[in-house]
Amino acid sequence: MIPKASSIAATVDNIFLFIVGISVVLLVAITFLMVYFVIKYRRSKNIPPANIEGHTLLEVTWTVVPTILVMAMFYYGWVGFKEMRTVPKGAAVVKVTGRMWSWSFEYENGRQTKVLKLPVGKPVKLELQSLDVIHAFYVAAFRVKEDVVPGLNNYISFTPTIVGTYDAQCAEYCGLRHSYMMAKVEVMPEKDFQEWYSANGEVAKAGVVEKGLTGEELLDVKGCLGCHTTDGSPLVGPTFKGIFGRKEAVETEGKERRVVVDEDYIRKSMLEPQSDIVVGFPPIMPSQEGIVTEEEMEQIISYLKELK
Ligand SMILES: [Cu+2]
Repeated sequence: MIPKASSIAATVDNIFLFIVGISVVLLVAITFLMVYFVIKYRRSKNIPPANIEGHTLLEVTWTVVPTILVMAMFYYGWVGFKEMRTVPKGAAVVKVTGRMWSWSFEYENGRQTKVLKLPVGKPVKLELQSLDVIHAFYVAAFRVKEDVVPGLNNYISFTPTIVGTYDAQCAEYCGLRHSYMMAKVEVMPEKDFQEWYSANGEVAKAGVVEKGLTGEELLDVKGCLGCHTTDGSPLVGPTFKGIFGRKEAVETEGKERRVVVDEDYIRKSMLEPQSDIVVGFPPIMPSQEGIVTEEEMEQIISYLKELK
């Protein structure tokens, strides 16, 4: 059984059971009546057909009862949804970025991680954004699932209630490696979280954002490794192993040409990935402009130089 690890988990579970309960009752009742009538009025009994004129009470009943049931489902669903969309004052804001095919998280002090870290017992607002196609951020333990749509500022709010590590998953089919689009969520005691958060916060404030992250970690946090490997095997995009100085056949404005990978080429491939497409790979990489800073780009490039 997945724990109810958030303030809205019980509400969601109750609504779910309520709707399933009604559905089961209706399914059983309708199926029973169908089978009963099939047997009762079977052909071999030769029951003469009657001309049925209507029955006001019956008609009102089967209109009013389902209407009440459906409105009750709507009401409870709406109450639960409203809870997730009401952001309490002082909620911590974490920016959740989805892309094909990974998640990354950015905190108010600029810290970025691959694991979503949250303090227990404190309300949080997750701001959801997509860099490419429609994804959905789903954490079963929190009973939270919300679409992550490019160009839309979607969000969801709740309070984690149990310390532990949980799974987050993309819940909207988004292409080839959708099923690998997972992340861990770590709910920490308030003290541990503050220690982690402020230690890195000072680094961020000093203007040396992400000095704690190596080029290799940046590739992970920025989602590059969702499509590119560092071990030589091709994935959705070409491997990073031995990329520097490699001769690559690329398609530029519909014409095939050969390039030698150098610093300028890598830079251009990050900022304008559609300008040169390596032959044999799909043209699906989003631009990293505004996502990878100049400092980070330099760090990534110096890492790639060494990746023989
Ligand atoms: Cu996805």
